[in-house]
Amino acid sequence: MLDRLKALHAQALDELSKVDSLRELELWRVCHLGKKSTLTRILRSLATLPAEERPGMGTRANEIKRALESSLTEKEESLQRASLASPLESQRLDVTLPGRPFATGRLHPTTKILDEICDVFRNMGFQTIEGPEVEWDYYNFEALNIPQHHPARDMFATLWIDTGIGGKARLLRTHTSPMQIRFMERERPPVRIIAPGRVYRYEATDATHESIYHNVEGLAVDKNITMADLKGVLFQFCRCLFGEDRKVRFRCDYFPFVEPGVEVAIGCSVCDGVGCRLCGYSGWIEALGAGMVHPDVLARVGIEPEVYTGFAFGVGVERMSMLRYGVDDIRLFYGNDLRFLEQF
Ligand code: YSA
Repeated sequence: MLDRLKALHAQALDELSKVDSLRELELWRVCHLGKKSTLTRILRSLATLPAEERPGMGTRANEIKRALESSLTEKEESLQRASLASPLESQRLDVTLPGRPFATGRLHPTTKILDEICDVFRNMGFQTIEGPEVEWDYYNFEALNIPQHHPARDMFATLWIDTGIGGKARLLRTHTSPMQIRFMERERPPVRIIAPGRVYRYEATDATHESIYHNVEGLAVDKNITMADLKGVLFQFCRCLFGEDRKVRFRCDYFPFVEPGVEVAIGCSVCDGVGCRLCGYSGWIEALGAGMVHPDVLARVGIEPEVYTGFAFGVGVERMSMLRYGVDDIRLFYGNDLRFLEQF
């Protein structure tokens, strides 16, 4: 029996030396120390041995059991250490390496110029408001003196959403001028607001025309407002954006919702006013439309034109950006070319 125990111990240790994973170790444990192992069976059969053999055999069998259990623990610890060490070894970190630079986001040039434009007007006392891009025919046209079949509708190539009668059709707003009406419907003078936002035109694109672009509408209504106020505000606006030296030109223009109407152009920044492809060899780029609010527009929203007068304007935001940064094609703004966008 003692020889059997000795052989059992030696075999168990030999097999243990070949174990190289925790899974194999568990199999080894079941085989040599489990309930059905030979050693357990020997320990259970001690009671059947003659009384004089029992203490010697019992002591030896328990010694072997304890020795195997401690070998098991040692092996388990060494396997666990090895399983931790190998990924640490293969994924070794060099903490002295310089970090990888983050690709930081930035504001789109249109957002930047929009913020700047709004700041300039805010400093002149204008409050900023916003309104819907899907608009009623009434606000986009009718309330602005452009009834159905009026030829001025051709000035605003429109993307219609549905048809309707008497101002009930819906469209994508072609300018931010509807915000004049929406604001004056609910507020009494004095009024001094700007309304920045996206506008839509059913138009072929070229270097100065996009089908989706931005306007900043402006409106001031009070007693004694004159064309001189309009010119003063717009000159100041252009000076803030382009500096003292840039040329600004006012010319008569026609918009049904103003009388008189003007077009404001800025000296082309690409050719410095000499003439180039961008400015159509005129030296000027049209930047905004403006005028004195038509008395009928005021009357329609319940503001007495005999008492109050006002001026309004609509700035082409991307055109401002082009003039400011010397961009020679408006389509670059929404072409999503990072080489362009990263310059801002
Ligand atoms: C006029 C008088 C007012 O009392 C108030 C506002 C206005 C402006 C009017 N609502 C309007 O939209 N006029 S506009 O068609 O001439 O456009 C205004 C500005 O937007 C233009 O001066 C130009 O700078 C820009 N713009 C026009 N069409 C564009 C464009 N920018 C990019 N793409 C287009 N397709």
